[in-house]
Amino acid sequence: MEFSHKAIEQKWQEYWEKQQTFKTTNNSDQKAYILDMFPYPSGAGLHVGHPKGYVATDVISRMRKMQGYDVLHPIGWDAFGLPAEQYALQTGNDPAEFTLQNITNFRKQLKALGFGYDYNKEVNTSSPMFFKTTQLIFELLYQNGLAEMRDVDVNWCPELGTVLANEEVLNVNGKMVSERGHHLVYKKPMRQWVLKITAYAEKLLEGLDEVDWPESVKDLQRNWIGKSVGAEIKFTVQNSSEIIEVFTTRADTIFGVEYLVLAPEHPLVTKLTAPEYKNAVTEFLATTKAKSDLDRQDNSKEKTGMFIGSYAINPANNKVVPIWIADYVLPFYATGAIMAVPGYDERDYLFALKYQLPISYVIEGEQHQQVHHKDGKHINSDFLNGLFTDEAISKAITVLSSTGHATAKVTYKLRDWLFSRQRYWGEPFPVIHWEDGSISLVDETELPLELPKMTNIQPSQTGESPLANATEWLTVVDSTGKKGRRETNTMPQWAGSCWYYLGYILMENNAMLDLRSSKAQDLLKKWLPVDLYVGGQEHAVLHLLYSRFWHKFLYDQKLVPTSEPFYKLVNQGMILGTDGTKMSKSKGNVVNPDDIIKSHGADTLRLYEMFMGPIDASLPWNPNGLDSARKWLDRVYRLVKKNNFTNVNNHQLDFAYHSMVKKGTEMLERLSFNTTISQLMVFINACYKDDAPIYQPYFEGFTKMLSLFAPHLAEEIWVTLQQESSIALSTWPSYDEKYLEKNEAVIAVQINGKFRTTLNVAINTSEADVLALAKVNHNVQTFLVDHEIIKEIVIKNKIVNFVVK
Ligand code: ANZ
Repeated sequence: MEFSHKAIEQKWQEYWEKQQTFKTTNNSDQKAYILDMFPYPSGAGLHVGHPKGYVATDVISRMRKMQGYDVLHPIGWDAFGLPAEQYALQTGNDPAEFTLQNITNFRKQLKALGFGYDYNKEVNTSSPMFFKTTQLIFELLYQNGLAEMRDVDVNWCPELGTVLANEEVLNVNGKMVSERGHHLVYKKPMRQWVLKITAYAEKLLEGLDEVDWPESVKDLQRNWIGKSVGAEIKFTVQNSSEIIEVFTTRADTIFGVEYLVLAPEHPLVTKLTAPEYKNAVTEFLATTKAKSDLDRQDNSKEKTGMFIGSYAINPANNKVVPIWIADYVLPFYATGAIMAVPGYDERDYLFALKYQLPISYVIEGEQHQQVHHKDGKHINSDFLNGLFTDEAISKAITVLSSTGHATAKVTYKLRDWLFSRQRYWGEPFPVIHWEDGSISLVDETELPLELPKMTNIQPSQTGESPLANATEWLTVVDSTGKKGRRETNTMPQWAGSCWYYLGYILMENNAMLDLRSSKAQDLLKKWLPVDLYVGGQEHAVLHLLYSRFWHKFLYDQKLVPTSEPFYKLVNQGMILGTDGTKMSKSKGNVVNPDDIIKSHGADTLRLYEMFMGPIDASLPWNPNGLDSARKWLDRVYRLVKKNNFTNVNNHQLDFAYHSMVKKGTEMLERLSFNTTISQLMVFINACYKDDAPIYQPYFEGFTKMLSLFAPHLAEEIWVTLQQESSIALSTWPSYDEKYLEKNEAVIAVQINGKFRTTLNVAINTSEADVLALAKVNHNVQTFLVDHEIIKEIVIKNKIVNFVVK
């Protein structure tokens, strides 16, 4: 007997909406803020990869609600951005209208999946109500010296008529091209807004110790911030008053310096280039401009450079060394100049080999033509002789500092954040440029500053955004008659996502509270930090770093109560195509959730995605797995239809039930969804096996746990059990330890005879159930992946052995 998902799913979705079942409550001291990385509402709609994270957060939100927490579980739209603008350009549509259509479609798709979002909290980054606060935060950043205009070498793409972020630029055959459309890109200086995220480098680094995030993500952020402890050392240019300052982490190698290298863009290059080298230097500069920073840092790529005809004096020994320029020295890192020590630095070594520059050694050890990494006593180094590296670094800095030639220095790789884009579909900057050259902010009372409606949003080929053509909007005259022009840049798509998680909290009665109001402050105190944040690994660096920066700034302004925004972070794995590769339109391996909802139902899709494997694993879509998930739901439904429930406990299910509740709850706390589902399956097997009327309170508890994964079917069963809807408002089941004693067997799981883990199961659990539980165990899975099981051996209550090849 099958249930009709079509009949029940829509019914319950309407019920939840009408009853406002998932409206955010304020009844409890315990709160759970459970957040998804909000989607960009693309024209393509959801694919089955989206729901994986969303189901996970929905499961936890539903559990927390039943556990009596106030739950905030919202959704919204990251609605500004390039794709909508490109689409609008190609089709002549208005990006605002197009975006709204997409949002309607996304919302419908999410509702069809039965998520318990509170849609009263919905935000849309492109709505004026929302970006009023984005603009306000920008004004606060500006007023606090953290936003300024600078001439920045940007990635200019003439074809798109816009500047691109580094991550929007690809390298094809040694040339920079745009990720979209593969148009040529080159570096060009432009006046841009920059946010001084570097002022927060240390705080962003330290904050990582406070949060419960995957170590891999923390490491990515640490590397991105890239803290280096070292020194700046001054070299005087021979026969000149100019000084070259280099940054080094290895001041101890000062006696091994063979030459200096300036970044080709270094401001001193022109001054220090001897006349006979001028033409060659100009040519060299042009080729460097077409190279991306990544390529310039890549050790496998050939390094190029040239001598510019001047010399500098080593402050430690007065040795005269030549000054070179080379692409491997980057202009925006540290001082943009280095002392080259080819004996100990890989890049310098390769460069020295190529250009036949001398290589000398200053640390004891084997000394032939190679880079040395081993520590040892310093030699040929005057006052550093006999010292090991750490001591030698300190001593070199101390000695050189005493003559004013060195300063201890901490440097970060993190750069200030290029915050403007030459596009239409983004937040306008609330800034006016006056004819006298001054700049002012749009008065706060005039926010939001909305985008003008424009029929033509073609890029203005000058590098300015299409807003440069909105004459009426652009022109401002103050009360004295002074003329001004509005800023034409717009903010990057990251801006809205920097604070949207605060926006949900501030959304009350279809309006956004002022961040600084006392009501807003009370709500922020209640809900922050986000307790669980689930989203894709692709946001490990930028979104998470930018939003942490804004959050820390707002914390310093005393506008948010916590120093970190997201306490626990989980990256869900991808759902791959059946062929194990990334789903993509071009490969034709994309699965559309709408189709699955039609054929198998939303409950099946949810259950399947949670049963596929650990939440953070990337796994291929498997239609058989989907069928099995549906079959199991039918099996549950058949049991209910037998309608054999009793209020008298025959105690046959005591262990199965209490262990399901205990283990299932613990597993959910660890976000181990697939193993939780196995526990539910084992309980259902026990019910079938007992073949007696089922003790109803146990089945109610089971249905509550089922409702996290298959909420529609669970509501339906709940009614059959003559309970009042909604099951989402019932209380989470509890267990009694007394039923768990003695009845448990500890089973050793082996793979090819090697012990891998133990499983605690009910005594006399069937062979099939023990095997199923073993296969979803994380420790076992790691050894089964990529292996074929050729034999399964079960010794009842004792051992499981998988023979694999
Ligand atoms: C001499 C030296 C000797 C260095 C040695 C390293 C090893 P991290 O740790 O990444 O910060 N450097 C400094 N500024 C640079 C720039 N703008 N572009 C490219 N390279 C730059 O690396 C710091 C080291 O990177 C510095 O220490 C400098 O080379 C180089 F055995 O100075 B070192």
